[in-house]
Amino acid sequence: MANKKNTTMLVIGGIVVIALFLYMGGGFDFGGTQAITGLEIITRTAPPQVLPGESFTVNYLVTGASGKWGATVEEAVSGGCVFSISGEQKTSLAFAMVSDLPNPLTYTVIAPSSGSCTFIGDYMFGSSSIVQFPNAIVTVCQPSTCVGLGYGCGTYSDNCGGTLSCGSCTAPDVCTSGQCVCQADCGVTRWALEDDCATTMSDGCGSTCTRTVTQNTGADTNCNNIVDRAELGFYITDWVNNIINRISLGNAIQAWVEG
Ligand SMILES: [Ca+2]
Repeated sequence: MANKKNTTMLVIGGIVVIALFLYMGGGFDFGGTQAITGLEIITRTAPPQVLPGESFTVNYLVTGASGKWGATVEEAVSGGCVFSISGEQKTSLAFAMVSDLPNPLTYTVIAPSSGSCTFIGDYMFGSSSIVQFPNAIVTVCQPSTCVGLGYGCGTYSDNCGGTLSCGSCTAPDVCTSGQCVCQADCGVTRWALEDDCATTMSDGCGSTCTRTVTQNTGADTNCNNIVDRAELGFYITDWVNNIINRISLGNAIQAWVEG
């Protein structure tokens, strides 16, 4: 009886030792490719700035890991952001990242209408120490509006990375500092539409443009101070038709002769 009892105890003891060995074996490095080395890192990235109500993503990327690995992640967000998971909205997450599953993992977060959100979380590879992520702050940017800026025209930054189009102006208006402002025009092109000898014209904005012209006798119809042969020809015709008198024609001839 005693022998049988001793044998039984020996067998049970052996099983316990083997079981302990197998249990402890999980912590040993059996070849370097299936161990958690302590060099593994999870990097969490979130955009620094989002729009009100925007859906954005937070990424969790494992680096420094090889072979078989696994980590747990716990994350909480405050400030009004919510993780959107299968239609459910949560302010905290607990998930595992393991080899053979997607890396990085991406989660969708919905921003509130204003303020900022803070992500606070940590990760743990296997049974290694818990490592805190640096806190991530996501600011909800309020885009500028044309009305808010008081702009009626032009294109601007909305201060959130977007573009603000506030419309355009109709000529003669031009966009100046966000306002359609009439642009006065006393330029050569506009004068060309006037009579050659005109000394005034509208500037297109309710004021008057002026200029000095010199007419060399009545024959100088383009007011360039020169009587050319064609102008003189017309003037002679006018004299023949009694439109001008002989003295006027004489002065025009004199001007033509003198060049
Ligand atoms: Ca002329």
